[in-house]
Amino acid sequence: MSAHAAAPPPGARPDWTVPQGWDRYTAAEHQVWVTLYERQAALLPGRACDPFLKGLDALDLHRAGIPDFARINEELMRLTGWTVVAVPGLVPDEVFFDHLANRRFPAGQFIRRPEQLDYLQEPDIFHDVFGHVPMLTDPVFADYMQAYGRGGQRAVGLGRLENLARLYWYTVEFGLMETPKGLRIYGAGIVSSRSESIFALDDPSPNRLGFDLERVMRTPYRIDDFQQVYFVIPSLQHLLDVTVNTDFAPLYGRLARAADVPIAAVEPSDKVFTRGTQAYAEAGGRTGKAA
Ligand code: HBI
Ligand code: FE
Repeated sequence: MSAHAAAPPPGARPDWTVPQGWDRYTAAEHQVWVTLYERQAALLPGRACDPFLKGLDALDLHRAGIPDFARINEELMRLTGWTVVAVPGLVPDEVFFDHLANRRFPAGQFIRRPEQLDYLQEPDIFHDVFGHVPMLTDPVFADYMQAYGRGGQRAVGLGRLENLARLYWYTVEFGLMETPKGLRIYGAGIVSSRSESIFALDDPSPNRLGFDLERVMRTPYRIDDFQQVYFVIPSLQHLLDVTVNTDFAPLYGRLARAADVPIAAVEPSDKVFTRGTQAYAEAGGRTGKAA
């Protein structure tokens, strides 16, 4: 991502938002949403965490088709003061952080094509709205996302964005949490993917390690395939408290001098839930090419 905000694309406002244009979605696009929604809704009870499932219901996302942001924003604003805004796709980091810092979640306006059901690189409306938005109905997670946005604005200034992006990746996108009934998913990248909703909890391949802020910020991540490590938080409150109570200046100082942790490594200080085999990654993962 460029460090200086590029100009927004034609038709977008200076903050990169665009009208959702809900009444312009075609029946085929609504059908893609329904297909994806029904697959995940059948799979996630017992896998997704309670705040996610509650948020899905609260926002009534099981309507038959792509949700109208104007409709879900009434309830979302009432619950936690967040609104979903439409953007054409990925936006520059500091634009992204500014939205989060102001409790606006930028969601892709487009939906994937039927032949892309199982995987796409750029976040579409299903990844963003089905994956991310239900968690924003939880007051603690809503505070965490705003704190992340504020932290992102600082990290850009301090040149520590890569470390902070890892925190987002291993929590907001691919986070697991401990519950009395076992590990549950809260990360949007997992919960919006049928295959990773299964892999992240059941597969013996990845490591599953206790969340530690500095450890996460030193750990690279995969953007092209399932994660080789998932980090487990004891609660959303813990994630918020750690983020809000950490003085990031000395932490960034240590990170500037610390080497990355190899992605598949298990460190002596790690709390180990699963010591993974890494068999999936070593067998070449999704594309059959070795990691
Ligand atoms: N833009 N629309 C959008 N969605 C994202 O998730 C996103 C982004 N821009 C930057 C970004 N994510 C990441 O680089 C930050 O998490 C660091
Ligand atoms: Fe995402």
